[in-house]
Amino acid sequence: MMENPPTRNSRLLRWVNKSVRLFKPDAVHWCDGSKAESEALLAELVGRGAAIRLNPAKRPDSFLFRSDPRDVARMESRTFVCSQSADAAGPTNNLVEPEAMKARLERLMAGCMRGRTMFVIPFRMGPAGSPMSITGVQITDSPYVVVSMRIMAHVGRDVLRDLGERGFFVPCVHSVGRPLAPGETDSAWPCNPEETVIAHFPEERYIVSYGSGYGGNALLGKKCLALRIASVLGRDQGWLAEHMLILGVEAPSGEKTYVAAAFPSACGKTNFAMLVPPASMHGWKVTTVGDDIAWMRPGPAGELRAINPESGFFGVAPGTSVRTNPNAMAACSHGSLFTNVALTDDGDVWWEGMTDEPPAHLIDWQGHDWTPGCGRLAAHPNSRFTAPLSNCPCLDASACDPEGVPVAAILYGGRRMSDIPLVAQAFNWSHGVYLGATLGSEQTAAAEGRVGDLRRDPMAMLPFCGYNMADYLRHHFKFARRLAEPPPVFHVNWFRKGADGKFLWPGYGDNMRVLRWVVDRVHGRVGARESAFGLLPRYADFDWRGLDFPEGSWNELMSLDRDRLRLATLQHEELFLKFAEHLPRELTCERESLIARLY
Ligand code: OXD
Ligand code: MN
Repeated sequence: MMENPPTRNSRLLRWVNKSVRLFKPDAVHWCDGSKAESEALLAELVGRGAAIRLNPAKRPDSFLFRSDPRDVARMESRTFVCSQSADAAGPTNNLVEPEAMKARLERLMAGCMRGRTMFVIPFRMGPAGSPMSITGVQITDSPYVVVSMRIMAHVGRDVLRDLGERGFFVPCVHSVGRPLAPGETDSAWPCNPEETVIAHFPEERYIVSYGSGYGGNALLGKKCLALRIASVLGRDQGWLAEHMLILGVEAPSGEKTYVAAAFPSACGKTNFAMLVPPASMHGWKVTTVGDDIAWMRPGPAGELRAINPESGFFGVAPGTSVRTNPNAMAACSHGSLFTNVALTDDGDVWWEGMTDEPPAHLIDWQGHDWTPGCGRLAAHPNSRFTAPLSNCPCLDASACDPEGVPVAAILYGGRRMSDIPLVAQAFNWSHGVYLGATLGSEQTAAAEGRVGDLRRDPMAMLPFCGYNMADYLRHHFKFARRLAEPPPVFHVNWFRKGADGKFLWPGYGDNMRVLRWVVDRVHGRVGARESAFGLLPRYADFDWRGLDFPEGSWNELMSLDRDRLRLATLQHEELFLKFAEHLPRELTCERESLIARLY
């Protein structure tokens, strides 16, 4: 079964052999990441009804998948950080002791790949030749995962070559948890929702995911490796793994400024990362380095440098249109995979918000006939496109630079209907960490949970931090001391509503006006006024060309409700109490000074 494995890395070979003994697959396939390999798998998936080839005239090289309706999002209640101690995992992670989890997994996973092929996917997160890149190897019994990983990470023969005989890699095990009896026909989306477990072993840098085939639960390079395990590596090695997009802002003068921004899931990160500035802001341009994850370290001159470890976009489809994000639409115009969107009669995809008028007839994400007004959504709210970075028309020229890009500003943002102004600059790094640590957002469909609830999501990392969240916040202070000068930090909120319940800020391309103020602040070209919440722009500090935005609306958008802010400090305290003695002292001081500013 293991004839001619394409590696001599003994740790890798031992682990693959052990997996074969335990999972008992019918065959083992070492992936080479080639187009031919992916095409063959896709043809097989289409052949047995597990994927639909989209109309090549409309969407070349693209495929539609429909998941089991019970397997549609990340499952945070089934996601575990299996550290040696409760203190190491911290109060915001689900903890099961490593030995107990391993025993449970061994029971669950005995023979779990029977009747299936076990794929071995060597992959690299990050650009070729980058000192910041990390190698992973994923074992999976899902061909959907293989074809998706090929877009989201770099998969190729060079990964094993570069790994050599002793190189470091993160082993990632994945099974959909549905072994096949002899002669049993497979379902289109095998999964095992009752038994789903996504387990991380931070001390061992090891990941096991069982039972789900969807997104972050199954494409283990993304949230599991590039955030949860990478955050632990970052802590130990002096860098940061963040849930941040990275974009470049080009001024008409040609000056380039990179910005990294953290937003909780489904707050429009992909739209912001690919923003198209209004034509009236002549000559301003935005380029994309990444839309979800940033790995950041100090560069040789003490500057902050970042890479996007991913090779693709796994974007939320609904709401994406040529109006809201033409670059994302172009990115998924070919060579892309779609999951849980609707199928049009002419073999293309559709989702809510793609066009103002829905088509007269569709097949919905569950495979049923759909007509406008039938009362059901055509696409699942967390339906996705998986598209290669290289398809993106606004991809930054340095997106794959092995040295990364220099980051000049950091943004934190949440989805807040009330109380938080459009933009504020933190007084300094310490205040910036406070703003990030107390980030809150109203819930969306990217994970299980009640839509609309406000959840505190420190640094947008609540579901993605692989260790004690308070120690992670402490790490931000330690990290900044290694920089020549920590970058300025900003807080943004595109989602504030007025008394009439309508959004006060147009958002999308007009967020360029906020970015321009941020960039002008970075370069010391524009002023700000001090407030209790932070440094705020004045109306006259914004570039208003092409937008009629009355000063009265601006005042509403930027207003501070001192009573609500006072109340918020109590919620901050509630969060901090959870962190107990791990809470960095700086954050207690920041809270005290915020309270002082509010009275
Ligand atoms: C994502 C998420 O899919 O944050 O990026 O949930
Ligand atoms: Mn994300």
